[in-house]
Amino acid sequence: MGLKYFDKTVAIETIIAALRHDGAVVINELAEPKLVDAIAAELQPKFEEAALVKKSAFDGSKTNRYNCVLRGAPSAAELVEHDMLIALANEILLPHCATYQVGSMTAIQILPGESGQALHRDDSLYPIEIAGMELQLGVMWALNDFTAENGATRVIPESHRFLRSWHLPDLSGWEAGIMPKGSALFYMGATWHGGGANTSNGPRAGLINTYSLGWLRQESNQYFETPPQIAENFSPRLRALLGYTPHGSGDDKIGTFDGECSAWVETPPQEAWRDERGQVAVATDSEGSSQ
Ligand SMILES: O=C(O)CCC(=O)C(=O)O
Repeated sequence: MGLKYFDKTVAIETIIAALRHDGAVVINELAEPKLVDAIAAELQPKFEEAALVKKSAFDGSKTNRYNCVLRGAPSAAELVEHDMLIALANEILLPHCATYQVGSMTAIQILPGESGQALHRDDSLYPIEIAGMELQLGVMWALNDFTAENGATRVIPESHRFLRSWHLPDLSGWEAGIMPKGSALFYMGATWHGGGANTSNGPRAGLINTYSLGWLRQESNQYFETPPQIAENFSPRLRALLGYTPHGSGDDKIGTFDGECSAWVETPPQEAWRDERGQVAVATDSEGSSQ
């Protein structure tokens, strides 16, 4: 029992086994410090603007949030489509959908004096629960060191195993995900978690992204948050993650809508695109030959 911390060189099978068992796992220093610093610098003015916005009790009165992450912090693109995220999402989500997608992106700065956020599960926005099927995978990237004092994200290991309509886990059983800058806390959509109280003298900054099964509605509309004229600057894989792709049509035309309501700009099929038997989709012509 307990949250496990791994080095990024550890075998992916080990990380997946821990994630499945505990519902959460930390990979220490997964992102390069230079990249993390660039993202934090791009986000700082957005946090300052967010400080002026009225906040809900759930969001916290001393917490700044910014959602249009790729508009304000284009450097974050590398984290949104990080290879480790793809490897884990392929395992957790892809068995249950043809494609998965970004559900939400939120940069969160917890300021000194903030109290602990209500513990919750991210997937409760969907009124369904199917044992053995995770609807979402989340990742919290530490943009500075996450400590016990500055509000490190709290998680309840193994809490993803509780069907929410049946019973609650012991909410006092949380652990703080204490991790150095650049580390990533991956957690299931069903895992109970929440921001910690900040009793330190400095802010805690993180980027929390969720990924959901492609047949679910995105929690926040990514076509609005990252419109086509911005998305076109990103890689085909990232555009597809943002939702600029059909779901499960067997069509290999993925990428950016051309804006003329006539065609999709073609990009090559991705490993993540599989047919209903789990096989990578291959386009065929009318005679059934591979193209
Ligand atoms: O800030 C954190 O550590 C977690 C935030 C969170 O889970 C949320 O706002 O939904």
